[in-house]
Amino acid sequence: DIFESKLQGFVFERILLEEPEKCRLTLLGSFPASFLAHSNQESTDLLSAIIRIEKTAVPLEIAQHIFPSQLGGFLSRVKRMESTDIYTWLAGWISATSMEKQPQGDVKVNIICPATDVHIRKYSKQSSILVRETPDIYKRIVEPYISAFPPERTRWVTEILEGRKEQSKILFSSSDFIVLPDMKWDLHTIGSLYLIAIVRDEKLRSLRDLRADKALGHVTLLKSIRREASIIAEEKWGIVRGGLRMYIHYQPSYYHFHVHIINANYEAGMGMSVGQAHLLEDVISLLELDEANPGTPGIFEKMTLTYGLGEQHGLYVAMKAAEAEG
Ligand code: M7G
Repeated sequence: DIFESKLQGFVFERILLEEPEKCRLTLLGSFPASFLAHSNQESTDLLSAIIRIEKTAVPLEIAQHIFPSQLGGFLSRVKRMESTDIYTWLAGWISATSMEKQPQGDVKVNIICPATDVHIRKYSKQSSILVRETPDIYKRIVEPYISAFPPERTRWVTEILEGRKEQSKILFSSSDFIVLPDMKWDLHTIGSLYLIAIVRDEKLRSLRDLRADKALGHVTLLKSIRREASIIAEEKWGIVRGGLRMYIHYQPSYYHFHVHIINANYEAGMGMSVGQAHLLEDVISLLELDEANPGTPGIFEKMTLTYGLGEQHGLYVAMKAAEAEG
């Protein structure tokens, strides 16, 4: 193709836009005037040019043939990044030559095996509704739902906290919590930085369990997560104050309290939408308001929490019925 030689003439100037969530990069640079078919080849004029590179969708055929040993396989190489409990994640390369140049891989492959019914339902296409969870509904429907999960559901957390998995990745550890890369992160692209802080206290299951009571130390814990995450992000990746978005999911997928820590410029999809993500800053502030009224029920005991639920979610049927009654 004639464009192969035309592209050789591109002189890079600067990056205009990085959009890791869209697998897209927009560059500014220039081409010699010969880029235009009608131009005089001798001209030394430079033409300003914008180039947007976007990864194409994963082809559906790979559903059957992922690896090279399989006819027309999609991936030429894979390297395991981690495996914890039933979760394994790999970096994959589409062409063998790009391994050094593209250490994060051309694609990331996540495997859940053996997958439970809860996993299959979570990853299935579904529509959502918003439901309101009053303190009473929490007690009647949600708390029993959370308590019914077998301990295996969060075995990946125990594996990490007890020092058996992902130890080389840990960025901070104290007697209260640890910070490490979330398995969603490719470990290289700062624009999509995604860390997770996991608290050690397994009694703390969700936002609903947070209290202002000084003796419990939740506010101190949350502030300390905020502080340590900022220090790590600045020291390791030069992310300045305000460059992180930290939030707590309600409902989360896993009821062992954790905080999502992501690059403030990264669009992490539905996981950061209104109706699931609660800013750590706001949560701290709400608890601090409670501190002024010791002995009274806490904000997360009193508050109605509204969130989106997919129709495959374990709470969907009961919450939809409660919504219809209320
Ligand atoms: P969540 O709010 O419970 O649910 O977050 P979500 O998955 O619907 O967001 C759990 C977070 O833990 C997610 O961001 C996951 O990507 C991350 N995560 C899950 N597992 C099984 C692992 C793991 O084994 N290791 C690490 N490092 N992160 C994990």
